[in-house]
Amino acid sequence: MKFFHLSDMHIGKQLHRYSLKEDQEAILWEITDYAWKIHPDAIVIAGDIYDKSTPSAEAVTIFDRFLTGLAEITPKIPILIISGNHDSAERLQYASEILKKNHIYMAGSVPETEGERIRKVILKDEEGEVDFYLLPFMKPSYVRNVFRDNPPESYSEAVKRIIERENIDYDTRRNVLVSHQFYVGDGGEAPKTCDSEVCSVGGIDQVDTAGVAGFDYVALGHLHGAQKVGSEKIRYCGTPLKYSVSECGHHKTLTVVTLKSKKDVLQIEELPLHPIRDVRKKTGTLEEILAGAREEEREDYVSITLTDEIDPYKPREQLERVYSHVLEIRVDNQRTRKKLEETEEEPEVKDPFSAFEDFYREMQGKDMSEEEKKVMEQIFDEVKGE
Ligand SMILES: [Mn+2]
Repeated sequence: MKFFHLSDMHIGKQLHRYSLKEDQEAILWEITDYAWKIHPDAIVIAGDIYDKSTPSAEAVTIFDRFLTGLAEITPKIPILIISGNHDSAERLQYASEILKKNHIYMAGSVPETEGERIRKVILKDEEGEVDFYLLPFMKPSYVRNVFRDNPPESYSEAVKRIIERENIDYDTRRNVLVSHQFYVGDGGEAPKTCDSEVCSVGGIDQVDTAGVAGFDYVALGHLHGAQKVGSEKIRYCGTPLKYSVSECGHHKTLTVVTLKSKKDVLQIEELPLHPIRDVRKKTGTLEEILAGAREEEREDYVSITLTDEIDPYKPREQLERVYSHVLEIRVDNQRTRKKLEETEEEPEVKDPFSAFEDFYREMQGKDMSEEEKKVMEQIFDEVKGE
């Protein structure tokens, strides 16, 4: 069983002020092209199809074309899709029964009542059957009614318990889980994150891989850098494109998984993807950056850090004559570094009332009246009381 593992396409996403429409169309064509050449047994998409839960008509059209392009390949390749935290479960689930007739299996939501099960798709190859469990993005609250007497309290527990209900035969059957969560290995090593992801502060959304260790492969979405989590067989495939400046050093690839019999070793191949525009970081004086602009980089998305000690005249205009897609221009010189040091000093901790007094003054350009002060004091007292 050979299958493509994709995730986090974020169709409709913008990079700073630029639409990525052309870039996304081109990269999806490249993936379709790989599908024609390799003809995998399945294509798995592990969530975050769209960038928003209400995708634009343009974004829907791009995804529609991608699916239509893949559906033209014969014999038909089954496509297995789950929703991510950026997708709307209901919207993605729309027409899923019709899509099933075209070998497209969509799982929008996790089990929400005791009678529901994780959507399972059974595919066959010469070695026999492979069970694909499609587990969309979930929070503990989503499955509260499944475990009415004793609802799970953490993400980790929720994922573990929702899988346990399936009574999976890990000994003789081949099982693949498709999931979209923030998994961490039991070795405690933190996966690499980047700026285009949305993860909860404090890590409450983390899920322990111990609950999924029995699967023969775990196809993950959510983190945007391709990486394994503890074990080779638990992997994030990453985004097909660079979606933030922090990813400029990534090499985006298409992950191809080959699962043979239970006793064989899993094979992972990472095929190169070729974006029409790369994302780059450039640092130097304005003169250096202008002089060093290579012909083949001029269409790329560039984040520029200027190191001139004297602020140059209209740098954006000059840079845009050379680079057509300037994402941002930062300044890193003695002046900005000094400013940074000053703001790094311990901020003065004020009581809420005087903090609000300062805020009021800043916003209104005058002090609060005696009457207003009384009202605020009353409010703060009430809040404290609670
Ligand atoms: Mn994502």
